Amino acid sequence: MRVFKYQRGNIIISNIGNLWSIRMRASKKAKCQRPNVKCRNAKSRTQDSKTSEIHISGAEGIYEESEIQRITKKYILRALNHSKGKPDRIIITIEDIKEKPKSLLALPVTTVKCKTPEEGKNIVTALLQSSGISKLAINRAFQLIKRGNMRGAALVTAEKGKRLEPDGKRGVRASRLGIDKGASKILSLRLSRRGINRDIVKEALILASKVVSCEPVLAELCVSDDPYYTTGYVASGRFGYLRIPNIKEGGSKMGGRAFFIREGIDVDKVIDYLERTAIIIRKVSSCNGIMSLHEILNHPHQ
Ligand code: WAQ
Ligand code: MG
Repeated sequence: MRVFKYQRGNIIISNIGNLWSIRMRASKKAKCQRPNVKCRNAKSRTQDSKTSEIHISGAEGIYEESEIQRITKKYILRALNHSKGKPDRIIITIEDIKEKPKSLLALPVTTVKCKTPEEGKNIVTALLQSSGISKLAINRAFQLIKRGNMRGAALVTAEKGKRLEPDGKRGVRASRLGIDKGASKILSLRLSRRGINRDIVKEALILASKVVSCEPVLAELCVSDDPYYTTGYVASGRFGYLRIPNIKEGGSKMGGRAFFIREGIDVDKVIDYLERTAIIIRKVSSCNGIMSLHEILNHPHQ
């Protein structure tokens, strides 16, 4: 869209392109291993061939119109070359963003010293507990993530550990999120200084920054479902984006996300914000080096 503005008598033409939400989801059908056991995905079940859907890969972002071709190509290549295997279905959704996106600040990034999955679990538990999440809720989240094959995130209540998302198989997808070009450049520069300037880190940071900006969300726990990507994170307003190396063994199929939310909140409102409210990161925070759990607990971000 071209916008004509008058400024001190001159016409200034600024090219404000329409913004688009681009989303990708890749999956494959799997034959049910045990014929006597009902497949969990009722929609894809048929009379004679019992199949269930395996989630391979998903991605989403907000982009300018001129970027649609480049991003869809990037997403399709990502779907076709995933270490979880070849998909048999790739769905790309390209949707106009109607409202003005909300501006957000990215969380500060820190890597926690962690050598083993066991240590990782202790670190995650300590961090989440100090954000007001119960042991019960934390264990529930670990169980779900251990099982894997999640497409979105589980909404887990912080005290009772109840799951609130209406469709347990799909979960909740944080969507309609992006970063502007200036902030993206600065973020890349800061991440480069720490040797971690990769799309996977940037995309996860954008997502986590949106998720914890949702008021009833106390924290997020994420473990990649990529068998060979063993760094996960815990994000919260209090501690920022804390990367946890070695959170799982290499080769493991586990992975998923849990968003911990306060008890007794309006779940539809939370889902609406996470899935449908458009946000753009316009400012980035610090990118720190490696710190021990002890240092982090003693110097919270807020
Ligand atoms: N909204 C909610 N849940 C999602 C979304 C989303 N947009 N995308 C993925 N998930 C869930 C889903 O259950 C996946 O199985 C799980 O998260 C993991 O997704 O700092 O790669 O894309 O080094 O495998 C984090 C660490 C990497 C990055 C995260 O996640 C770093 C990652 P993946
Ligand atoms: Mg993945």
